Amino acid sequence: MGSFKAGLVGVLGQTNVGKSTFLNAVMGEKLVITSDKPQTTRNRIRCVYTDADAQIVFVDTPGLHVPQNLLSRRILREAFRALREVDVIVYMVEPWGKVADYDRHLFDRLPEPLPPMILLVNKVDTAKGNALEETLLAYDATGKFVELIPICATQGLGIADAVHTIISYLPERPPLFPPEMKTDRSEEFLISEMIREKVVQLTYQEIPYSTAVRIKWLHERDDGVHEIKAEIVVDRDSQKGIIIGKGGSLIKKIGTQARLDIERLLGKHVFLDLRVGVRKGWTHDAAEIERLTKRD
Ligand SMILES: Nc1nc2c(ncn2[C@@H]2O[C@H](COP(=O)(O)OP(=O)(O)OP(=O)(O)O)[C@@H](O)[C@H]2O)c(=O)[nH]1
Ligand SMILES: [Mg+2]
Repeated sequence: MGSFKAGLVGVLGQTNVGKSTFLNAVMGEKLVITSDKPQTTRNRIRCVYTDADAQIVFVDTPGLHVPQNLLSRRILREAFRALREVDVIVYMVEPWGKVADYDRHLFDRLPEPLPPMILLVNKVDTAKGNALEETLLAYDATGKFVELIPICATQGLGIADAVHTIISYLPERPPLFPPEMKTDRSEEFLISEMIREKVVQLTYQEIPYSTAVRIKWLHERDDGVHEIKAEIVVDRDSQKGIIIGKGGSLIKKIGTQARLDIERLLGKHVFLDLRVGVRKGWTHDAAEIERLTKRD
């Protein structure tokens, strides 16, 4: 145990660059939700990776962006809070061929002293021409990074290299969490997220940003089946009909897909009952945001 390494690692970067996809790839299972829409992650979520020599406590964070409303300002505050407590920062970008304006602006304002920052250039499968090399050179030239690593989170490329490099920057200390622990979030939270993921993936325009999920009932039956009743909360009456869909078709699809993910997560059969409720204007109401997005 003498040379065991452990530490907290904040995963930051602009929204939609693939932070949560990367964490699922590291963990080898789906713990955090992902989608092709920006602002999918809303909370800081710890994912605990443990091997024989090290433990990395990753903190998934909401993607950085220019805030549009009260909900997105609150989400952003969650991301910056993660900065204060970590041993290493993993900063994720895409092979844009240059330093993104947002990132440059942010780097000029980061509080000093910072923990070591490792750059991950994700989505290398999308890089055209010399874009990857140019991205690496440009971010290196900012002088902010101790390492720069290209990865492809969806194909698992560069993940082992990234993990290995992160560990090399962690302090020697015993594990912070029990090795079997994978996340600091409750089962209830993870289940609500799996449901919200399907809403985000299967809806468009403002709906993904106006939806929250509340678990109303969670019960393991004698036969081992998990009964779950959940409410999908939207911001306006018109959104309710959209989520339900023609003849209930969309909510049925959301339910089926979410159930499969939840069954994989729990390793149990699941009976999932979904309802849709309206809380008018919740995304602009500080108290409601607190209630609907800050579980455990
Ligand atoms: N082509 C490609 N797409 C990727 C890769 N990694 C992630 N994506 C896609 O990028 C999109 C965003 O992924 P997320 O993991 O949700 O991104 P995020 O950074 O966590 O986003 P926020 O939580 O909104 O900040 C999804 O559609 C992913 O499938 C990759 O290596 N290659
Ligand atoms: Mg995310």
